[in-house]
Amino acid sequence: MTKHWHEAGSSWRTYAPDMDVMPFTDVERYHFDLYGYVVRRGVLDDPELDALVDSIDAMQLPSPGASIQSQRFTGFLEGAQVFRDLLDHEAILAPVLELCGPKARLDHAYGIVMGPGTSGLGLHGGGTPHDPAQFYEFRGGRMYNGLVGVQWALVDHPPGEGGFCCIPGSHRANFALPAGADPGLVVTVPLNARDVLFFTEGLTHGTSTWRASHDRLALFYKYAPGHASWGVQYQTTLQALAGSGLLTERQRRLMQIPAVHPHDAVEPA
Ligand SMILES: O=C(O)CCC(=O)C(=O)O
Repeated sequence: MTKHWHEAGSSWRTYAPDMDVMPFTDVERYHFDLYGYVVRRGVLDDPELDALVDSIDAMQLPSPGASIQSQRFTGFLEGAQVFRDLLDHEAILAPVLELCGPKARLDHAYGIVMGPGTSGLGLHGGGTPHDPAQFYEFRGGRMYNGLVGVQWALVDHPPGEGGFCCIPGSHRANFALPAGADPGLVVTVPLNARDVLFFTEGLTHGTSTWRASHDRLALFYKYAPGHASWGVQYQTTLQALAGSGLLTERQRRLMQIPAVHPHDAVEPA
C-alpha cells in the first residue's frame, strides 16, 4: 500500500515502490537542506555524455561571447532523444519529486556555453527578500521549493576555474545580501563531466568567471511545483513538445500546464 508522500517518515520507496529511481540519500538530503545545493557524481555514462556533446556539436551553435544571451541556448528538447532522456533520468527524478512535490513540472530548460575568460550572470536569489516564485522552506518534515535547478555538467569544471557559484546556506538567509559582504562567502562548486548538481533557486547563486582553457558546457533543467510557473514555456515550446509524440507518458506529465487541479502526478501512486 502506498502512502501519501508528505506523511512524516514516508520514504520514496514507500511512496512509489516500483520506481526505478535514485532517491536522495540521507547525506544528500542533509547537504541540500543545509547548503541549498548538492552534487551527484558521475551519473552520466560515457555513451550518454558522448551523445549529449555530439548532439550539441551538431546544433552548430554560434561562438559564445561576453553577453549572457550569447552564452545560452535552447531548442534542444525537440532535437536528439538524449536531451529528452534527461527530463526524467533515474539520477534526478526522485530528488526532483521530493523537492518540488509529486506533481512537479518542467518549467524551462536551457544550455550554457562559455568561452575562456568570460563572465556570466552575477549573484542573484537568496532567502531574503522573499521571492514567492523562488523560495526554500522546510515544513512538516519536508522541503518546499519554488524552483529547482538541475545542472548537467558536460565538461569538467575544475576547482577554481569557474561555473556555478553560491553562498552556501543563503536560501535560509534572514537578511538581504549586504553590499560589501565578504567575497570569501561565495563558493564555486567544482564539477566533473557526468556530474549533476541540484540547487534551489532560493539560494544566492550565479556564475563565476570561466577560467578553464576549454569551453564550459552544461545543460540546465528547471523544475517547479505543479501549480507554479516561473517562465512561459508551458504555453509555447513545452506544450508543443507535449503534443509531439516524442515524449513518454511520464515525460508528458512533466509538461502539464501549471495548475493544482486537474494535474496528474508524475508517477501514479
Ligand atoms: O552558471 C551557473 O551555473 C549558474 C546559472 C544560474 O545562475 C541559474 O541558472 O540561475
